[in-house]
Formats: sequence, structure tokens, C-alpha cells
Amino acid sequence: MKSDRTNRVSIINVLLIGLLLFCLTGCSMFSSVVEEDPSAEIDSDLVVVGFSQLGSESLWRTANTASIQRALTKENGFFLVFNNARQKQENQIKAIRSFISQRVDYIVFSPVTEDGWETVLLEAKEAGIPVILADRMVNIEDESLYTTWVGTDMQEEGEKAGRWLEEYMQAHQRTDEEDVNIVVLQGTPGATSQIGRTIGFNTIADRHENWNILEQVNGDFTTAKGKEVMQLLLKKYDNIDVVVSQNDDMTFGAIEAIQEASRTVGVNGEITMISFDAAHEALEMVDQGLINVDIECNPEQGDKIAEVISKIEHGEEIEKAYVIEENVFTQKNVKEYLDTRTY
Ligand code: GZL
Repeated sequence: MKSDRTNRVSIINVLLIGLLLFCLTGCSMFSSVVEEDPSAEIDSDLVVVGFSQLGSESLWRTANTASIQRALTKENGFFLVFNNARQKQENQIKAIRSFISQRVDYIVFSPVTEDGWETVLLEAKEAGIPVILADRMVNIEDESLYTTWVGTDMQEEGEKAGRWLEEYMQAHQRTDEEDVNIVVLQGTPGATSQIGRTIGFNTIADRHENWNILEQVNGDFTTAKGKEVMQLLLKKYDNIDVVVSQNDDMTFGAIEAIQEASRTVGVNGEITMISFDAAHEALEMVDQGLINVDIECNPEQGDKIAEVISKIEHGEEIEKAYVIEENVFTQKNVKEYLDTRTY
């Protein structure tokens, strides 16, 4: 909530200049980019938001950051202090502590993994700063430590992938007697997206005795790691029928590895490719038939976050969770979206 801000505005100015100088000295502790010019007087009507983004590991993450930065602008009534934690929880904790010392009005963050947040969230609560979770969730007992969560239903995304594979097998007259050999490229271990998509897909897979999940390996949501682990899986197994890749960036690497191994992938390939996120580059590969299906995970969360903060500012009731709508893309429907999507 905005309190009397005159003194705080000058404190924030001093801290932001210090933070910027601290960054300019090349200190790796902070990779904060102060969204506004810290020397400019912060208009006391602006809502100051500290945003700790977990990293920039994927196209999805880049789009998610852009969505939040587009929404939390000065024109919309916000002053955004942004920190990129480069995939390290300790950097997120440091950034949140810095936001607390800067006495921001709100803290928004996407937790890189679900565990280990109680202490710093208690510090934010004791400082009277509402915390809004974006995208991923935290694993805590006391839900009062965060105000609300804006994201997508990642377990449902995993189940959508499983249900699509069921329909695909039926459409291709694959009976329940024939083995379906599956490998899974998982995202960052302990991330909500990795947990949810794994539980979701496995819930459907458990319905089919002939679905053999040969191995689930960590590709860390990156193209390089996705390619590396796919190369290892292709060496280990010569009978892979399906790859479930928990984000498009790993899918790009996996497809490279499959093709370099002189194997074929996609709608006319030996290997069926299931991906998540639905980034534009991936949807083009759906259209080309290299990816059989892409389960969308919508990164456009900035407007909802701005809306929720405005509701709080006006003393309105808010929900504990806001689930963003999303779609499933195959060659059948992708063309109608390719030219209109924002990411
Ligand atoms: C999903 C998000 C995941 C994306 C990945 O909500 O947490 O993190 O699926 C990103 O692309 O790295």
C-alpha cells in the first residue's frame, strides 16, 4: 500500500543510485537494471514494484519479462526495479532483500524452484510489502506469506500432452498391446513447471500399461542442455517412439540431435515430438510438421499482475490465484494463430 512517500522517494533515489553504481562496478551480485533513470525524481504517485525474474533461459522467459515490463510502466502508474537472477535462488533472495530495504510498494517474483523461500517471504511480510508470485509457485506452509499468484496450470498442461498422445495413438491405430517407448526432457528440477508437467503427463501415462517411460532427464529448459541429453538418450535407446520435451528451447536442441543422428521426427517421422510453451519459433516448426503438438504456456502475465496491483491499491478484494488461459497447437489449427500471436 502506498504510504506517505516523500521521505521514502528520496531514500529510494539514494538506494537506486547506489544499486546502479554497485552494478556498474561489475558486481555479479546484482544484475539489476533500474527500469527508470534513478536520478529522476520518482513521481510520488507511482507504485514502486521490485521484480525478481528468475533468469533468461528460454524464449518463454524473455516473453514473460517483456510482458511484465510492458505492463508496469510509468505511463501505467508504476516504477519498476528489475533484477535478473540468472537462474540462482540466492540472487533472487538478495534481490528481494534489496527491494525490502528500498521499501518498494510490491514485490513480484518468479521463484526458480519451489523450496527455500519461507525466511525471505517472512521478512517481506514483516516489512508490510505484499508479494505477488508470477509463473511459478513456492512450496510453503503459511500461504499468508504471499498475496496472490498469477500463472498457468502446469499439471493440466502435462495432462493435455498425455491426452493428445492417447488420441494420436488411437488415430494411428496403435493398439494398447504395442509398446510406446517414451523419453522425457524435464525442465529445471524442482521448478513448478517441471513438477506440474511431469505429474500431469505421468497421470495419463499410468493409464496405459504399454506406455514405457524409458527415462526422464533434466534438460534445464535450455537448447544446449536439451540437445546434450537427447544425444545421450539416442545413444542409449534405439527404440524411442515419443519425446516429451517440457519446453520449446529443449525441443529445438532435441530435434537437432535427432536429425544429426540421421533419425526423423514429427508428423512424418519415426519419433513423435511433444513440446510445451508454444513460442512463435516452435509454432513455425509445428506448421512444418517437425513438432507434432505444442502445449501452450502463456507468458503474457504482465497485464494481470498490473490489474491485481491496481485492485489492491484501491482496496478491492483479490483472488489467491489467477490462471491465465492457454491453447494446444497442432498442424490442424496453428496457421490461424501464427500471424496474430504476440510471442
Ligand atoms: C512455465 C515456465 C517455464 C517455461 C520455460 O511456466 O516456468 O520456464 O515452460 C521457462 O520455457 O524456462
